[in-house]
Amino acid sequence: MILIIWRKLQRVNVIKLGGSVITDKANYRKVNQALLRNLCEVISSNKEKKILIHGAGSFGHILALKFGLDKPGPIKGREAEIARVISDVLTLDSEIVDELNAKGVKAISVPPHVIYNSNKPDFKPVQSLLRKGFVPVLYGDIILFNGKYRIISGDEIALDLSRKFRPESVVFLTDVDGLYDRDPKKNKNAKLIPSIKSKMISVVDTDTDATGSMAGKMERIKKMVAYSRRVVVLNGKKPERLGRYFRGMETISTVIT
Ligand code: ATP
Ligand code: IP8
Repeated sequence: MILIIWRKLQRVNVIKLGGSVITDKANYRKVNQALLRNLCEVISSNKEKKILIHGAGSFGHILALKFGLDKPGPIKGREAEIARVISDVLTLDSEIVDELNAKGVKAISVPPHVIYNSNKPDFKPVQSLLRKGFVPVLYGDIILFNGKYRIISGDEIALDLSRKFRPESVVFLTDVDGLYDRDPKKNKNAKLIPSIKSKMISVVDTDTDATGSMAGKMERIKKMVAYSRRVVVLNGKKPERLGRYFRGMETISTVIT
């Protein structure tokens, strides 16, 4: 009885698997299979209530940029291109959900283009799956509303979910160790920031993909801290760090409060 009440009260955690981790962002529709398997294994070791999100990686950004879908606009005349990208990200999602289930995570996909159908997302399917003990999985997608299309990033979905579910924590897995003072891929001397207050983050444009890359993420995180106790950026290419984080151990990361 006590266990049942505790489970009901238990707050949810949100984890976003970055597209730069699970796919090779430079190669169209290329999944980093071994890494995905390891990450799913680590995720399965954590029994807390959770919602997963993943980025689109090379299943979304390459064609979205090629077709010019990064700018929102009228659906009319763009149907084939929109459907192509939605189909590609759904393919990535199936691969991820399949791998999660193979490792024992009771993951069920919730396609964002279905729940973002009006001014406000309808998160009832997410809530209902959580209540039944499943792990909902959402992802960066293209949403269609009022005759217009718009790309929605996993980071934006993380913010909307935070507003709705007030998660205990939101974890972003990306392909670098955390947030740096400069892009670590372009500056050898970039320094990792282990912890930072959200109001100290200044968002500099780092536009290299269809949804604003790290700048887009930081813009969302700055708002997210109002709804979640802890926001963490971790290197998803080192799955053992996520394992340490789950076990409450110290690990290399950026904690944003
Ligand atoms: P996706 O949006 O496809 O899910 P993602 O969430 O894994 O991808 P990106 O949007 O690709 O992550 O952002 C991560 C990249 O941001 C890193 O590879 C890094 O090169 C770049 N970057 C730019 N500025 C910074 C910074 N100040 N600190 C850390 N990374 C940065
Ligand atoms: O990878 C982008 O989502 P993200 C979605 O989470 C598309 O930024 C379709 C490019």
